[in-house]
Amino acid sequence: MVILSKPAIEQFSYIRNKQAAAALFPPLIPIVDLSKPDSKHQIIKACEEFGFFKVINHGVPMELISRLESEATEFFSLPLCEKEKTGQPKPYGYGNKRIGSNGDVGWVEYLLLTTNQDPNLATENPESFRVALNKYMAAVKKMACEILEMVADGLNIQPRNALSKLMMDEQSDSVFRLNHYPPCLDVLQSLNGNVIGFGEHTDPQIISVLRSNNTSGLQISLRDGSWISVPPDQYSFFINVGDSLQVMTNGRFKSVKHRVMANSVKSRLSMIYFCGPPLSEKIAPLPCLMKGDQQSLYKEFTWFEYKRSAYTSRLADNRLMHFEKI
Ligand code: GA4
Repeated sequence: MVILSKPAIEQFSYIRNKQAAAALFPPLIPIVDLSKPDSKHQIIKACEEFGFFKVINHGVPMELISRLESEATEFFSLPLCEKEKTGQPKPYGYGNKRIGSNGDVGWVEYLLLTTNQDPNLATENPESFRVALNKYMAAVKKMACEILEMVADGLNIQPRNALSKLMMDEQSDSVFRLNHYPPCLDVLQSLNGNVIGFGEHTDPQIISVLRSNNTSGLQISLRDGSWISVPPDQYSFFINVGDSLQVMTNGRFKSVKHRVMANSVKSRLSMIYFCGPPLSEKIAPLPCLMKGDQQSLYKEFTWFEYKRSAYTSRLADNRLMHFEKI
């Protein structure tokens, strides 16, 4: 164990205070109340300006969230050898510190699942974990569908389900991830006391729906390249615009670069539903969004091609670069 000297602890508390100060200015992060009639306009504005927003009055019962949270907490508290029985993430399974297969590491352990297959869960009571997962995923999928329909409405895309049908399709290639960031007090050795939980990246899919417990750590990058901390809110969801939606809107929406810093004393647990299209789906700017003689910024590709290319990349890479028209 690393014994922390006093200066190291002081330095760390200084960083914590700075993060708390950023939380005093919540208007920075758009909050969309899904029960309000004008929420579609707020969503469009947030997707254009941040590629990110928080959702309240989302309709997902807290009971489903808490149930999955306690199942996940139980899973991550099992001995490592038990968790490893789930199988290595290739790409689905239980992962510890290694993210993807190209050398990325983080202070995180996780379960990565496809939403199309019943997961192989090596726990004492896999059935209750499976039920909790399925109920949670069904509720979150419904909310994500509503959000994508509001996006379509707000952008005047017809039919209303033009975007949502991609993730509602039986063949949709959506992914679910449970991330556990253990407290990192013992490893507070890296530069200025920051330990990376999950390195900076954009999500490849259409949108991602994130919920975390009340532990801070998530940061998003603003258009000017600066990073801001997202104050945790266990009662709300956070939506990320992914690369695919950036392409479908021909760059009007930007996928948000984000990362997670590990916390020295508290565990962070997050649950993320990544809404992906079917593998055969062509990802291209929607013709109805192309005004006048506006040209597509991207070469045409399928989700399968994009995903295959993504899996050869490192987390922080700009994956869309290979698909941009010169
Ligand atoms: C980032 C978003 C999702 O967590 C994920 C990640 C995937 C993985 O963990 O297997 C990737 C990463 C993510 C993009 C680049 C590749 C693939 C790790 C990695 C280094 C599940 C996804 O779809 O893409």
